[in-house]
Amino acid sequence: MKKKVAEILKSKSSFLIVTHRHPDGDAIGSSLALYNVLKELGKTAFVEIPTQPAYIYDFLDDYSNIELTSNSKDVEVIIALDSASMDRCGLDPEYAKNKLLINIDHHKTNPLYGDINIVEPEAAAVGCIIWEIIKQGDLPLSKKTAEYLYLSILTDTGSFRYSSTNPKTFMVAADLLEKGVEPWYIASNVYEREKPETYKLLSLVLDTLEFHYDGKLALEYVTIDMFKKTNTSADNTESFVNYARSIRGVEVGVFLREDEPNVFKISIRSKGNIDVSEVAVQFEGGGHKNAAGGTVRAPLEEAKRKIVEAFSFLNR
Ligand SMILES: [Mn+2]
Repeated sequence: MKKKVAEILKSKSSFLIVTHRHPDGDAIGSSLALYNVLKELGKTAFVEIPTQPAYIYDFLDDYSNIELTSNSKDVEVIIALDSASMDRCGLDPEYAKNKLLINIDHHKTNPLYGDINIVEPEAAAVGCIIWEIIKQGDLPLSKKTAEYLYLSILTDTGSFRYSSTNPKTFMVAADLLEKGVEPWYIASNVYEREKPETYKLLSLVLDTLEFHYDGKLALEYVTIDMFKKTNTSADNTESFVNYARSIRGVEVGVFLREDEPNVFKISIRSKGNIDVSEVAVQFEGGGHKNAAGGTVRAPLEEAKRKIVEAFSFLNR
């Protein structure tokens, strides 16, 4: 199937790459990697995302080539990356109808909505799947493409810390380093260029930490009011959920972010073998075993109570 996709990349001439709203490093990295491969092959290619990527990715060469979703580009092939559903990447089924749709993902809840589907839940990042397509199809792998793929893998494995990290992950990363990637360059740009106001917001968020089930569940939140007070937005909260998970004894960390009054986006992270994607499905969401998300529509106290109840299995 990967060889077949590589053949399509070589034989067709115009492509639209789409990925999920609030794109993370894997979504952006895998999209720009594929975009760059297509450009180097002399193809017409576009990247469209439903929402503007966070500022931490603005150091990437092709950041300014990312466009907001239009569902209007006249292309032969659409490639959806890291998107568990068509809705997640803002694809209008009417627009996609008469085009070849390739769905490449690693969310196990993906319903295989493409004409061609490569969905591999065991892949640590979509970037790893793109790397395999490049290798199997003998496609160009320049330093720039390698940097995008490295970004994808670095961020989706939590800097090679999550349980998705396996021998293959390091093998791919090693190959990318052979192509010229400097790990410090990517890491310092992604993780060490935070805005001072983010820390003001973080201090308010850390103040909200609460624990349940003998300290196995940690929960923290941000409200619209806190955003206003610190002159920040959802963009500033990229890594906040990790603070909840990083506490000793905590098995699940949850971060609630008020996007609209009484509408909370929830991020859930777990350690080791606890599968939080099942819980996320109960909250209009989904994801991976150790990282998932969803939405709760309720006032803060009620939202928190619903989430705490959903983790009653920690009470063992
Ligand atoms: Mn991913």
